[in-house]
Amino acid sequence: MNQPFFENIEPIKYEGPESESNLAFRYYNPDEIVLGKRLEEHLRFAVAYWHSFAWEGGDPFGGFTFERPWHPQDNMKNAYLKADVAFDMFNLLGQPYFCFHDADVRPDQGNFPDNLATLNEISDYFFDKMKNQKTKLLWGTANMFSHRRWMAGASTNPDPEVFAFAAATVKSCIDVTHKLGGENYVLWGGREGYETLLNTDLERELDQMGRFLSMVVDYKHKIGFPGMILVEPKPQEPSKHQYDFDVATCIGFLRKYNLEDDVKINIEQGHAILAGHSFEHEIALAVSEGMLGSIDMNRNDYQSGWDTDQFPNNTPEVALAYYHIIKGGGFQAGGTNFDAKLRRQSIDAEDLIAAHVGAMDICARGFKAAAAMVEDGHLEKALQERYEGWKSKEAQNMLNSDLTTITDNVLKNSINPEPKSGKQEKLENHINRFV
Ligand code: XUL
Ligand code: CO
Repeated sequence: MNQPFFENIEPIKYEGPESESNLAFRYYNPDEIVLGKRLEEHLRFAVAYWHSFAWEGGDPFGGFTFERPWHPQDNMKNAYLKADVAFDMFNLLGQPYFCFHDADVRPDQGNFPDNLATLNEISDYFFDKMKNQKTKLLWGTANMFSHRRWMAGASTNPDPEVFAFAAATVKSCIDVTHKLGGENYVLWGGREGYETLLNTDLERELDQMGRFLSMVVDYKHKIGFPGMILVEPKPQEPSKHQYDFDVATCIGFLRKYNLEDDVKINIEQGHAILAGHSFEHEIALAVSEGMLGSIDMNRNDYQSGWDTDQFPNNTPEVALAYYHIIKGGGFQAGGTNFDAKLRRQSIDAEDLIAAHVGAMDICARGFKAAAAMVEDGHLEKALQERYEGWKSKEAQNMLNSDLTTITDNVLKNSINPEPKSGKQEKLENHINRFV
């Protein structure tokens, strides 16, 4: 590289809401204390290596649009160059974490021994870099969806040799995540699903996936990896139907294979929308079941309906997501990963920085709005009032009785409920005071 990739870009600073700069934070002051804790510790931002450094700008109709000094990505020399640029960007943004797949950081070598050797080699390079800067690893993961060997799935593949390759691959990725002090390990089942039921044994494939995940949990305990294991729901894309459809499906699956204590959920905004839910629905459900692990914060294009992985840019959406995260006690090991990519015309190095600056800012703004909503207490009070009737002893006793006793009571006391307003518009208006 003759020139540093991020030429003339200085480390990003907080300048406050009045700043005119495109490359400054207006709302994200990492040291600001909100709800008794530094904003940086609440939000726990992570950059996704794949979208920022491995994705080349292709779409279903055309190839790469980005020309990066580390292209082509088929050799280790360029993998080192890519790592230098990535860690430079982490320094400029100052976000505390990053996330990566094995395939983002070194090329697939076409066989397991070479994949293992190159992964170990490049992660040693990361290890040294991480000694000299504050960047930590939020999560590591394996890409078991891009290479053609995975086309019929990884752990759910009809070919046991693919299952074996997947097991060895995940072991190598957990080892590397552990070496780098990763705080979580994620499994997104990109091709764990099917294209047609005509060639698919559903029951067998789900059992294979359950067994595979149990082996992952056993291995985590065996090596003493302290991080959380997370699965990431998505209903389709690339498979027509994916087994980890949504949060509810994942919870059912994890309970069936007795994995609910060891495996939590990484919820992605765009995946929630693809499944026909809102992001806050998925978060609130995971919180209510004690299953929230981490989030991938990005948005989809609501018109195309594709998983467009755009950087977040909508304060009310972000605020409602964080409202439920705060209500659930905030992140423990998880964080806010920007699983988001530039638009393919955004080819400048500065676009990459601006995208992250804007995303961090919108999250900070949304988080602060959510914190204000929590502190204000109106929403919580309205919720308590709505369920007030259930606080009485009679109501609680009813839950432990039976249909005959309840019917007798309805007749005896002439119970005839009066409908009450759900006050939705008033609540929506109230939220607009904060966002
Ligand atoms: C794909 C997706 C993945 C996972 C990690 O839609 O979200 O990037 O987050 O494999
Ligand atoms: Co994701």
